[in-house]
Amino acid sequence: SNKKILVELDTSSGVATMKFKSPPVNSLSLDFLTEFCISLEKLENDRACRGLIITSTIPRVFSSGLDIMEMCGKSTEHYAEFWRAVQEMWLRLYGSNMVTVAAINGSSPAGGCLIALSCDYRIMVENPKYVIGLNEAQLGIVAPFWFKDTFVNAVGHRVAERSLQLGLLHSVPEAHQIGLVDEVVPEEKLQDKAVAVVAQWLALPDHARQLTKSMMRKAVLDHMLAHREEDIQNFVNFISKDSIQKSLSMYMEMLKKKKS
Ligand code: CO8
Repeated sequence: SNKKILVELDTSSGVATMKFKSPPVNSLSLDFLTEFCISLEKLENDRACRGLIITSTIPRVFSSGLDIMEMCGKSTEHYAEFWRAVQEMWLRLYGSNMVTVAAINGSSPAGGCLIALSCDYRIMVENPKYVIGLNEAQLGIVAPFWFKDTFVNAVGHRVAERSLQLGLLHSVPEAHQIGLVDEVVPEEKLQDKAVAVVAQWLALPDHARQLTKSMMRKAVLDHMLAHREEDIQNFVNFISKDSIQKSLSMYMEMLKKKKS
């Protein structure tokens, strides 16, 4: 099939695994985001599912973040629709009642990092080539306030401020040290570790864990919801600017050149 995300539910444990499978780099296109949201909604509403592990089938890349092609040379209507889908993904994942674990088996810049940050726990594979972070500033764009809030909630204000201003992509040991990832494991241990972590979190009564999760995240979720339309308008205005379009196309050129 042409599905971009594989979903498997283990009914005995109540844990689903979502595997991103959208070559070459699991970029978050409108189609990908739509499929992601539908899959999340299905699992959320399935009483047999209480936990979710998110990982990638693509070697070296967890997710390359938002698909830059969706933000280049398109109509304002398209930008608005795309941005609403990005918001929807975050609202569903950050606000999920399930126990969510990111099993990060490759690089995870920008929107890819946001997905990981929106989970309850992050486990990353130790590999000197992998990087993770909110590198928006390096592209000449600015991480939206709710990306920032999600980041601050994970690592604290000072660490987030430095990392965001410099648009840092952190190595795995560094990401671990600043608390951006909770745990680092060799590749062959990733799956078992993720399963063990979900089991640990699922050992608590669901209602207590869910209400606690909501207590920790509600302010940030509510703030985004209250400013959702304004945030779409901001994105559309910002991304439509000639100077921003230029920065993005230069960045795409740089990505393509880096290869040869
Ligand atoms: N979108 C679209 N295409 C991409 C993206 C992307 N995010 N990332 C990579 N590609 C393309 C490359 O151009 C390349 O295309 P081609 O084969 O035609 O040359 C192909 O995918 C493969 O890429 P690489 O050769 O670079 O693959 P590697 O395995 O060497 O590296 C990486 C993988 C590390 C993921 C690398 O591709 C990379 O660093 N990509 C850029 C990631 C990035 O900076 N993403 C940021 C996106 S912006 C975002 O997510 C949040 C924006 C918030 C909005 C701000 C409000 C204004």
